[in-house]
Amino acid sequence: MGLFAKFKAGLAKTHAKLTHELKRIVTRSPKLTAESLEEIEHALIAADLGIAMTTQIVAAVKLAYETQGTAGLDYLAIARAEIEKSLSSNQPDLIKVAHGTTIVSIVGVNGTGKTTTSAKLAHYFQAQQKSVLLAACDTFRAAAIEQLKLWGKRLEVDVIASGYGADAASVAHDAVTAALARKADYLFIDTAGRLHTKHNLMQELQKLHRVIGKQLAGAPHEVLLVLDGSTGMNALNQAREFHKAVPLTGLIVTKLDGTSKGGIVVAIQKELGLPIKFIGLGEQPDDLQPFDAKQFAAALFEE
Ligand SMILES: Nc1nc2c(ncn2[C@@H]2O[C@H](COP(=O)(O)OP(=O)(O)O)[C@@H](O)[C@H]2O)c(=O)[nH]1
Ligand SMILES: [Mg+2]
Repeated sequence: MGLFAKFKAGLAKTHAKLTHELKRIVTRSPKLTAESLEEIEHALIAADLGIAMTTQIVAAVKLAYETQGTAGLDYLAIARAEIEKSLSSNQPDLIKVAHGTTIVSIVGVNGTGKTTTSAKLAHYFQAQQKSVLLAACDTFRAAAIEQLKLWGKRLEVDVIASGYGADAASVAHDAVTAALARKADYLFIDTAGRLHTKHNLMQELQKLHRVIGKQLAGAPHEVLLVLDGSTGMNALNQAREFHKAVPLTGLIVTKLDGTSKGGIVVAIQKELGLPIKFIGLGEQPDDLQPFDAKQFAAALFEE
């Protein structure tokens, strides 16, 4: 499947809901009335595009109507263009350090898809002929270490791990040592789930970053927050709060395949200005795609 086909399949639920709603509105009242404007607004909000993006699209629809009348009024095309424009400054590429290993820390609350995403990232770069390594730094749950090891086996990627209850920072330290010794291109560190409100857990994460930063200048080079796209505006709030405690370099929004509220990606980018690096569109290794604004906008609104 090509990249666009994947975007489209993964975002099918959001696409179906949005296009269905917008078409229904036009069919019922071909003229743009105050009522239909309100309905458009409602449909966009329901897809979690956020107030700012919704306001922008509604204004563009109004302007098109005032300048071109109903003839030029293609709601889907207008929305698509506005979203594309809005997301065009997004820089999805991961940092790659010039010489040596790029260290990527994967953080977030429980269950958002950190472990799966760490494995998918390893797979993604491995497919590009990069050498990769995984670190099992969720030492809070024995199952989490096993889960990552299983992925490692499946993908043929080595996993640096210690036992349940081990100090996460020292596992990370060992993993960085191993990655440097092997001259790996990327090390992905899977960390334990934590709520941004739990001060001690955030401190533990800060410590992990501090330890590997001392070991290798600039590490972690990327700190990526994994957000569950199906949790809607909650995800936005998580990102805002997490970013205060641990400076993030980017976001990964997962589980977009399971929701009709995929617009959350736009709301997050617009509100936080943090780049969306990848999106998760399913549970398979290939279901992680680098974020592409143009394809994303098309996948939501193309007929
Ligand atoms: N449908 C779907 N499921 C996902 C995606 N990413 C992760 N998951 C699932 O979400 C669940 C939690 O993932 P996990 O990686 O264990 O989350 P963690 O607690 O943050 O490490 C698992 O069942 C994953 O298969 C995604 O993009 N789409
Ligand atoms: Mg996990």
